[in-house]
Order: sequence, then C-alpha cells, then structure tokens
Amino acid sequence: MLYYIFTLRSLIFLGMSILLFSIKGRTQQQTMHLQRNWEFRQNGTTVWMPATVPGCVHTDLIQNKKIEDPYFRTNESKQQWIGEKDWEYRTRFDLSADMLKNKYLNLVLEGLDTYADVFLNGERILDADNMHRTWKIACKDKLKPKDNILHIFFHSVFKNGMALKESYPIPLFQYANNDQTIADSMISIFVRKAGYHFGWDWGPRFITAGIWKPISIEAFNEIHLDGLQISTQSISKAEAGMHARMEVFSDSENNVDILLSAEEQEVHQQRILLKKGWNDISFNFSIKNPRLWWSNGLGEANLYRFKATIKSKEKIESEKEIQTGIRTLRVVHAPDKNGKSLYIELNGRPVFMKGANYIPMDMFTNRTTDAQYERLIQHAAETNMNMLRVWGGGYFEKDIFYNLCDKYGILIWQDMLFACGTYPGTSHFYESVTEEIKDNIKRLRNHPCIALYNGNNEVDVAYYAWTWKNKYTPEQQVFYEKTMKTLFGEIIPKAILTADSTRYYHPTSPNTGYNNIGYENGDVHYWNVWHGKEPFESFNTSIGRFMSEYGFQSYPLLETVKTFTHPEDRTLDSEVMQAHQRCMADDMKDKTYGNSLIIHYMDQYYHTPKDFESYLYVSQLLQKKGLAMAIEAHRRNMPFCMGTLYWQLNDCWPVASWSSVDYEGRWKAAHFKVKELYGNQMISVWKEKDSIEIHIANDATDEKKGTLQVTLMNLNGKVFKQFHVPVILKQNTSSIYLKQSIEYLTTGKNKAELIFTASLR
Ligand code: BMA
Repeated sequence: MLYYIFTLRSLIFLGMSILLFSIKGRTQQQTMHLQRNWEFRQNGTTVWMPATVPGCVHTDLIQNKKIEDPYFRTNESKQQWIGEKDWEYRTRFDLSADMLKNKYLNLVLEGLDTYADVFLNGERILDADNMHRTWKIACKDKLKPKDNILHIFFHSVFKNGMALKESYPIPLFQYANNDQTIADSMISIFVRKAGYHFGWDWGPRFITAGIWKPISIEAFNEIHLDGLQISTQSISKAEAGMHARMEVFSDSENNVDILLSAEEQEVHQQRILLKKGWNDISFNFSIKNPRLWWSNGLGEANLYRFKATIKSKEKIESEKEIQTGIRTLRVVHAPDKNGKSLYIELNGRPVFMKGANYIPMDMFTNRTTDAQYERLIQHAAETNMNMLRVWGGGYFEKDIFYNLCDKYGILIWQDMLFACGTYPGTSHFYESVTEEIKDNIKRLRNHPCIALYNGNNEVDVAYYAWTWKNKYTPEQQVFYEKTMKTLFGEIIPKAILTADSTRYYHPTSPNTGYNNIGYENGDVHYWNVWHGKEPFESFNTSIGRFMSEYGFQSYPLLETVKTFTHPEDRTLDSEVMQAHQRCMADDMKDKTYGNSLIIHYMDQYYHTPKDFESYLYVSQLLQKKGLAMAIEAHRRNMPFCMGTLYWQLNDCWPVASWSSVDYEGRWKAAHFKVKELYGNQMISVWKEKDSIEIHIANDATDEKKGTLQVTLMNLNGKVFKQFHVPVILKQNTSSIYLKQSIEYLTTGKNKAELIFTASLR
C-alpha cells in the first residue's frame, strides 16, 4: 500500500515536472503546413482556379469541372493536351512571430512533379527536375510576417525530356505499351518521373504535373535532430541488441545530452560534444524481453515507439519519434547444393514469401485515400500474403503504405525506380538519382516491413534477353554497359548505403535472366505463360529459387466495367473496351493482342462464353486456374523455391489486367483462390507419371498433427475410395503424404466423371 502511494505521488510529481519542463524548455522546432489558399492556372491564361495541395493538374481540372472523368470511355485520348502544357500554382501565407523568431526556416517541398521553378516572394529559389526528390531550401531571409507568396511554375515534361533525349549520345529504349508514338514514350527514361505515367501494359497515359506531396516550413534553432534510425542487430528471448543512428545539425560546438526511450522507458543516455555542422552519431543499446515483429501468419507484428531527445542544459533542443519493429532479417543469396539460394530469414527462421507485385493504386497519386490504402493492404493480409513487391515503374510509396505493411506484417521488396528500359548515364542523372534514393531510403529505413532493396525491374533482361543489345553498335554497347555498371553497381548501392547500411541490395530483378536462363541462381520472372503463349502446365516445370513475377490477365468485375462504359460499349471489341486493354504486341499497334491471348488460353481450358458478362467471368476463372497451378508448383517445391509473387495485386484504373483485385477494390476469382493457397497449410494434388501424389506445404512455426482425408467419387457424389492418413506436418516443409497409382484408383471407372478431393482435418 505504502509503495502504491509512493508510486502514485511520484507519478503526479513526474507528470508535473514534465509539464513544467516542457513549458520552460520547449523546443522551438516547429512545422507549418502550406496546404491552404492554393490556386492554379494554365500558363498563358488569366484565370486562377482553386487548387488542392497535395494534388495534380488533372484532379484540379476535374474538381473545377474543366474535364470529365479521365477513366470514362475513351476520355484518356481527349486529355493528352494537359501533359503538353505548362501550369502554375501559387499560394499566399502568413507566418507567426513565434515561427519567425527561429534561427533557421526551411521550405520543405516533399514532392514536385516534375520540372518546377519555385519562386518565394518573387525570388527564384529552386529549379526542380525530379518527382521523387524532397527539396529543403533555407529561406529565413526571404520570409516575412504577412503575405508571403509561393509561386511554382511547372514546365511540361516534353520540352525537357525531348531536349535530354536529343542531347544524349546514344538512343535509349523502353518497353512502354501505349498507343502514343515511340518517340514520346522514350522521353520517360530521361525524366525522373514515375514511369507508369507514360503508359504501361495495364495503364493509361496521363502526364501529370503538380505538387504531389506536402509543402511545409520547418523551423529550428541551434540544434536540429534531422534523422534517426533504429535497427536490430541481434535477438534472443531475453534481450535484443539494438543500434541507433542519428543525424544532427549543430550551428556551433555544443555539449548536449542525448536521450533515447522505447515505449517511454529510457534505454540510453549519453553526453556528447556536437561539432559545428553535421554530426553522425551512433550507439548500441538493448531492449529486454523484446516482443518481436513477425510477418503475417507467423506471429504478431509488434511495433515499438522510439523517441530521441537532444537537451542542452535544461532545454530540449530537438526531438524525433519513430516507430519500428524489433526483428532481424537476412536475405540469403548464397551458394548451396542446388545453385544459389534466394530466401528471407526473419528472426533466424527461413520464411517462404507469398505475395504479389504492387503497382500504384491510381494514375493520380493524391486520389488514393488512407482508407483505400488500408483496404488494399488488408486484402493482401486476409489472403495470407507476407510480401509485396513495390515495382520500379511507380514511385516510392507514401508513409501510410509502409505503416500499414508494418502493422499487417507484410514484408516489402522495394525496387528502385527503374523499369524495363535502358537508362542514361550523365553526371547530372547520377547525382539526381543519388539524392532521390537518399531522400527516400531515409524515410523508409525504420519500417520493419522493408526486406530488401532492388536496383531495377528488368533492365538487364531488356538489354540482354530481349536483345536490345543488338540495336547498338559495338562501341555503343561498350558505352551503355559501362553506364549500367556504374548506375546499378556503384551509384545506387552507394546512395542506399549512405542512408541505410542494414539491408541487402539486389542489383536487378530478375537476376537470373528471363524465362529460361539460370533458374537455379536467384529470382525469376516467368512469362512463357502469357507473353510466350505456353500452356499453364509449364508453370509446373519452370520453377526458380524465387518467383518474383509471373501472371495471367483477366477482366474486372462487371460492376467495375459499368463505371467506365455505356451499355453499348459492353462488347469485347468495342473501342471503349479496347482502350481499357493495354497489352499490345511488340509493335504497339495490335490493340486486340491482350484479348486474343485470353481467348487463346480460354479455348484450351473452357468453352466459349455465351455473352459479354460470361466472358468477363470466365476470364477470371481462367486467371484463377493459371495462378493456382503456379502457386501450387512453387510451394510444392519449397525449399528449392522460397518465394512466389504473382503479377499483380491491384490496378491503377479500371482495366483488363493481371490484377487479382480490380481498381474498385473488388476481388477477382483468383484472389479467393490465392487466399486458400497462401494459407499456412496448402494441399496440392499432383500427378507424377503413373501416380497421384498429395503434397502438403506447411509454413507454420510448429508441427501440425492431423488427418489427411482423400476421397475419390463421381459427379453424383458416389464415393469409390476414401483414405484417412494420420499426418504430422513438420514446420516449414513441403512433403508428399499419400501416393497412389492411377491404375489402382481408376480401373473400371469412367475417368471423365471422377473427382478427387483432399482435405486436412
Ligand atoms: C512484368 C512487369 C511489368 C509488366 C508485366 C506484364 O515484366 O515488370 O513491366 O507490366 O510484366 O507484362
């Protein structure tokens, strides 16, 4: 009792002192968001219209009723002019005296899309040219208490893109399936802007412009804690060995105390002499009885809040809070008896990756709400996924996306932003990429969900396997190969390392070549099904160590098709439906190519559907069948194969595509099947020569005991044979639990009417 009173009193005392302390010693570090009073206009016109920031020209034009829904019917083609114009944004704002008295004021522009001249009170303070960068401009001397004007002029990317393209010594290429001219699509390689904005084989072409991320003013005084990274070095039941890294700015030599707390418990304290300028500070500490972060299906995704404080004398100079998980993660890419492995080891345990490739959720990045992000990540978690690959033709996702992946235990394979192209190698390009990577990795590095960084999507295979190499003379080949070696072998890994030294870097995906090259050595993109027209059955034999891409298209649900069509458009070959099917043949001209591939496969596995609605439906059954064959094959073959990420989880507009969840968030048939097949236990019935084998893959952390029930019956439910096999499923294994000869099972029966079912109880 006494103890209790004492504790209570001390708590009250402590609470008061924190309150007093924070009044007396409150840090002046503040942030003011510039979200209001924005207006925009097309350069050369006189009327300013209200604008939303963050946002983009297209969505502002929609809001002002200047254009119709870009996704409806064939509106896309009528709206191409927007990307060819220059646009202006401006706002007016005041600053409080409290804010102005800070020694340093930075204008922080988290994302400008893309070529932007920024003027503050009439003075040009920045020429931006990279959508993925965050810009911080010191502007104390340019700000005043009232009527500050921030004016941003966005140049059309075409002029700049074309100029860059024309001045580059060799031609560059990109796989961009859109119906624009090839010359246009090649600009995207030179411009540091999300590649998919220029059109893709599942996406339209909208060259956006605008302020796509928040703008704020950050204020601070002598000392500023700019970066904080917390990482796990070792784990045991009793203790986690942790590492902290801080990037601190100090404008003079200063003696300070550094404090670090985890969930409000102090875990480290130290006095340090800050030198003038930037200080990189790191130290180790430990967390007792850590609650580990686990990926979906293996345990809780526990998270910890860490707070770092810098104090000098009694004053809090600067503070920073981050959230992370305690976990160790290794990507094991090492020689083994089968070649070279590629698998994830989480908290010391090899984990089979089950997931999909993720693309941006909309053409207009600001349109996706937090609730929509959460819904999609839930769709992934509900389907028992534990990994998504953020593909390199989009952008580094917003914080909300990674926060949700942390929360739901979804690991992220993070591409750098290069996809299916040959890229330039000028010093400015290298510098720009370096800064973009540092900005983003610094933002991403505390997320326990980030498993690895990957240099690019299909840049190597484009050059070697798609034979783009042959487009170059021998001299050009030497030049190009040198630039790629520099970019993906030096510049990018070095930039990553400066911001985060804790993660594995994979230079390119796939790193085994394409389709038939080097299956035993890394990650595979398997596209002989679909692009190569091979039957689904070839999924059974084309298995690599980590299947990072494969897939099959289907149409969205009818309800989704209705959102972009009039009733008369609802035939497969209508102009509108074809505008919402972007997979075209290599010459980019054959618009019927995607549909004809679906029909090619449908003819092999299903009867021709009777009408439009049935066609949409059967296309989904077909996709489900193909993906199921692939996933079963990959999981049956673990641990040789340790990951399966199908192409693709979602859509960025309503379209025929490889997605399993359509743009409206509706599950296609495949997504339901994926949920079953990605469960911790997967049963697969497999025909091996003259026998039927029942395989079970078990990803659970413990052994499972149960009974495998296998039934052979006819279409009327008449049971011919039934097996009850007691099984012990070892954790993290895939094995055969029953094998019967086909002859024994089927003699005397009509094979065409036999059904074989297997379940685990
Ligand atoms: C993969 C991807 C994408 C493409 C998809 C379907 O190779 O990397 O570029 O959309 O195939 O063709």
